[in-house]
Order: sequence, then C-alpha cells, then structure tokens
Amino acid sequence: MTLSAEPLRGHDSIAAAVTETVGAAKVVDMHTHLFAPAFGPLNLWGIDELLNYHYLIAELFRVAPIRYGDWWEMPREEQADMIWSELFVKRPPISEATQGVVRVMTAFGLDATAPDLREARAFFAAQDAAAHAERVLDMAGVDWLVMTNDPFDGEEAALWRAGVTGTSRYRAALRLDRMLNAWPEACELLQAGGYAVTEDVTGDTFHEGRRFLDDWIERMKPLYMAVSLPSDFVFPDDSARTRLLRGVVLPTCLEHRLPLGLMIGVRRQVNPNMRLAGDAVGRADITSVEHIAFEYPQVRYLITMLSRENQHELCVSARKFRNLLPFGCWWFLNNPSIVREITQERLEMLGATFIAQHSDARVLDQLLYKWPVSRTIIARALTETYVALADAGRPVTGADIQSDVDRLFRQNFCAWVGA
Ligand code: FIX
Ligand code: ZN
Repeated sequence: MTLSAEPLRGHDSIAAAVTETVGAAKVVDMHTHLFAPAFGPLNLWGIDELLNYHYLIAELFRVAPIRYGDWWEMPREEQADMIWSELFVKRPPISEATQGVVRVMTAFGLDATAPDLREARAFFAAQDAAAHAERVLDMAGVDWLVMTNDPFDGEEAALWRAGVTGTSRYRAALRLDRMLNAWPEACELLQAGGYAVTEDVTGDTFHEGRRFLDDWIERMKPLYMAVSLPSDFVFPDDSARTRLLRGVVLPTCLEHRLPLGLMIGVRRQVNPNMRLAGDAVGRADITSVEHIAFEYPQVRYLITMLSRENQHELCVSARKFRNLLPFGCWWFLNNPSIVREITQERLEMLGATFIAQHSDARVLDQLLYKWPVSRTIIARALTETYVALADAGRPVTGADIQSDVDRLFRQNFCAWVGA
C-alpha cells in the first residue's frame, strides 16, 4: 500500500492503512531495562531469563505451593524448569506474561508445547550475544532503545568506570532512585566516592550532589534522568527528596538541558519475600505533578503513572502544563485491555502529543512480544479515532496516519530529549 494524500474510504481501508503503518514503524523504545551486549552479564537474553522474569515468578507463586526461601535457593535453570512446568505445561499459558513467552518462542520457530526446555536452550546456546541483539532489535522493529542506568549499582557502575558505554542503538538514562528514595544509603555511597554530602542535606550537599550528577552525565551521556516514585509522593514537602530535587536534580536538568522522567505510583516491596516480584501499585496525588511542573516550567518532564485511576487526571494535567509529556502504559498497565483504554483516552484528550508506549523489557527477547502486542492494540485505538474523524467529515489520508504514528512511536520522544 502506498501512503498518499488520497482519502481512505471506510473502516476497512483505514484499519488496513493504520495496521500497516504501525506495524512498519521503526520505534524508539524510550524506557527499558536492557543493556548493550558490551555490558556482559547485565545483558539478559534467552529462555532461562525469559522464564525467570519477575512477572512470571509472581504467577508461579499463585499456583505452586513452594516456600519463598526454597525458591530463591534453587539454581536458575531449575527455577526456569519449574516455571515452564507449572505455567506452560500443566495449564495453558493464558496470562499476558505467559503468552509473551509463547510469542517469543513462535518468533524463533520454537515449539511452545514442548514438555521441557531442551530445544529452546539449544537454540539460544547457539546464538552469539551481539549478533542476537541486532537480530532481535531488527525483528521487533526497534530502531534504538534507552537503557536504565543506575550509578548506585556497584556492578553497573564498575562497568561504566571501566570504559563500557552505550551505543547508537542502546542509549543511556541516568536513574536516580536511590538518591531520591533512599538518601541515607545514597549519601554513604557518595561520601565513599569522595563527594562531601551530608545525610541532613545541608551545606556542601547541593554543590557536591550536582558534581556527582555532572560526573555521571559526562560518563553516561544520558538522554534524560529518571526516578520511580512511590504512590505517596508529595511535592513540595520538607523531605530530603524535595530538597534534593530543588537543590540538586532540577538545577542539573536545567544546566544540562536534560528532561526528567517521573514514574509515579509504585509501592515497593509490599511482599519482600518475592524480591523484584514483590512491588505493587497505589494511586498517587496528581497535584504534586502539577506543583513540580508549575514550579519548574523550563524542565521538560517525561511522565508515566502506574495506577489506572491516575490516567485520566494525568491527561488533564498534561493539557494544563505543556512541559509534561505522558509516556507508555507502565508495568501492570501493559495489558491489552488497559493499553487500549489508556491510548483511546489520551488520543481523545491530547491528540498525538504523548508517547504511545515503551516496552520496559528486562530480557532482550521480550521485545518480540511486547512490541507486537502494543502495536496491535494501539493500531485498534488509532483506527477508531480516524474512523470517527472521517465520519465527522474530515477525510483521512495515509500521510496523516504516517505523521501521527511517527509522532507517537518516536518523534515526540526524540524532540523532547533532543535526539
Ligand atoms: O521502576 C521501573 O522502572 C519498573 O519498570 C521496574 O522496576 C519493574 O520492576 C518492571 O520491570 C516493570 O515492568
Ligand atoms: Zn522500568
């Protein structure tokens, strides 16, 4: 099909044009937990990693009466075997996360009804990490992606210090969770690194905190800085977080012209026995988003909220503050039924001025399910939008669709971060 200025007539031709355009889009995946192959052990891929995804670990605990402590002591391959047996063999894999593994296996021609993982393990063992990464990005139609880079993670920081860097397909985002959510811990790490900061956030802390960020910005060359925030996030208040935001993080954003990613609404470790799988969601107070957007109008925020209940008010806030760019359907929201609803709502309230989706992939091969599913659902929401527009009397062309798809899947983000 050629994209032209010819009006598309009727639901079916609009649906076909949208499906083709969204399917062919070379997306920029603006938030993942993936690492370039040069990061070695941090670059997760293959069947054992796919099965040990924390979304699936949570589902395993619902069906298998295994004790948490026993689970964490099992070798990684045995864990993957148990997840395969419990969630894929003993019962049909109907949840979104289990269907995802099926999609990945299908993409590689692997048998998703196999009783064990022999074939899948042999397939992945035969791949070269770097070549596999290129292939998966190409298959998923991901032009390039953004990692999550944590200077407070000892293993990751050591790699950066040793000279490992991002690449043109794996760009960096400087993650500030420990600084803004666990300052006493971060403070000790900074002090050990020679930065004269204090736990009570006074004196040299502001200058030295900024020097720390400057150093990591120089090293990582991030496209943005980011933090995940709890559902009880308040701004402003008299906490260390507000003082650090005002005195360290936001001035650094302004000086380096870096956007700040705010990911709001997580309740970390409601069940610590489940480790990474033990986080939950809570409704957050949108007024704090409005306060920070208002107080720093020159800072560009990338913003996502985890609670379904926050989505509508986030759209309203984005209509009031042009420095808010809503992005993606995060984590527990990344299910077809909810992606559909959120995308429709955003299209109605914001036009194409948001970022349609990010993958949040932790395992490279997950790109092969998260993106196809998102593309399909977002294409449905877009189709309805264009059909309604055509019904209203404004003919829709292939070129119209192409320009909106570009905005939603890459341009809005690239313009925001200056990439
Ligand atoms: O904070 C985050 O960036 C979250 O996306 C993750 O920490 C979370 O564990 C996840 O993998 C969600 O998809
Ligand atoms: Zn994430």
